[in-house]
Amino acid sequence: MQLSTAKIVSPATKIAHDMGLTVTDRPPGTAPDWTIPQDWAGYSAREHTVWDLLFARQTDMLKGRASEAFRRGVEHLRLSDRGIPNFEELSERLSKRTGWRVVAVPGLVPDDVFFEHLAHRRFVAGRFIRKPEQLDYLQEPDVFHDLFGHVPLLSDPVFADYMQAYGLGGLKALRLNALEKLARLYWYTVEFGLIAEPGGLRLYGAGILSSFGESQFALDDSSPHRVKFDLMRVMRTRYRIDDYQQTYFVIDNFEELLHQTRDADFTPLYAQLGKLPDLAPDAVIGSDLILSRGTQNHAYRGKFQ
Ligand code: HBI
Ligand code: FE
Repeated sequence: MQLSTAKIVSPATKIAHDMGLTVTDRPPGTAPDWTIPQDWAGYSAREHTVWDLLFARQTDMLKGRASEAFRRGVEHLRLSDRGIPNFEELSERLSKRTGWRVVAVPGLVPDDVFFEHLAHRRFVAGRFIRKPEQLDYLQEPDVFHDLFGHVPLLSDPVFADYMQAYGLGGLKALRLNALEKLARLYWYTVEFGLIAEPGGLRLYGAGILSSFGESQFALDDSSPHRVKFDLMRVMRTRYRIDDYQQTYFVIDNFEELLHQTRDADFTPLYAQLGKLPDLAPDAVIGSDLILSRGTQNHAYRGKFQ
């Protein structure tokens, strides 16, 4: 993966491009579906240590913060075993539960390839791990974000179906030129979603679960709005790629997410969205069910740039 100078191969890689990332031509040694061997034996002791460090720090931070589904997933998949997980072993455990597998890719893959994998219940994960000096933030998802953040939820049967439905929806959005709208659904649920549990709000979005700073901010800070999830509202809302989110959307359960995504016809929804103005990341509108209205006092300074 190269930055900025690399060639953008598909116009639909806009989100990646917004993130300052570009998808290159398929690197040599990559299969037509962009997968590569994980080469688990090729990880150094230092790399395994970075995983252990991130895992310990994040597990500690997530006590009382992570959703029930995440905690169950970590347990079922035995993610607390030391070292970077072996994708083959992990896939064996995961597929027994929900039929999902994890495959390695060199980095960001084109949207159509990404959705094709999801539609077939394959989650693509980077094989590389961040350097010890990058523990807090890196732009490109690494194996810690992809495995620790995303994979535990894939062992939840309902969330597993939601992710597949999203992949199928992504393929359709590409045909209808509506990826910008649909990507917001992924962003505000799969990456940055909150869920209301009996004990209070909990985290299920991978972008939060894998981030030390944001796992605190998303639940405890008075700055962001926390608003009840609504499909159309979410698809109208732009998002920040350079700092913590200004609004988090809260679901009551994964059934709600699955039902709205799998059982809705998005074609008329996209037509409607074409006529509605987009909303700013900190907007509040009349129809919002606001769980907590943020102060928006957090000094947004694009700290990730
Ligand atoms: N590639 N490896 C990888 N991981 C992603 O999350 C990813 C991707 N390619 C495209 C893509 N995501 C987007 O289409 C989604 O964020 C909507
Ligand atoms: Fe992610």
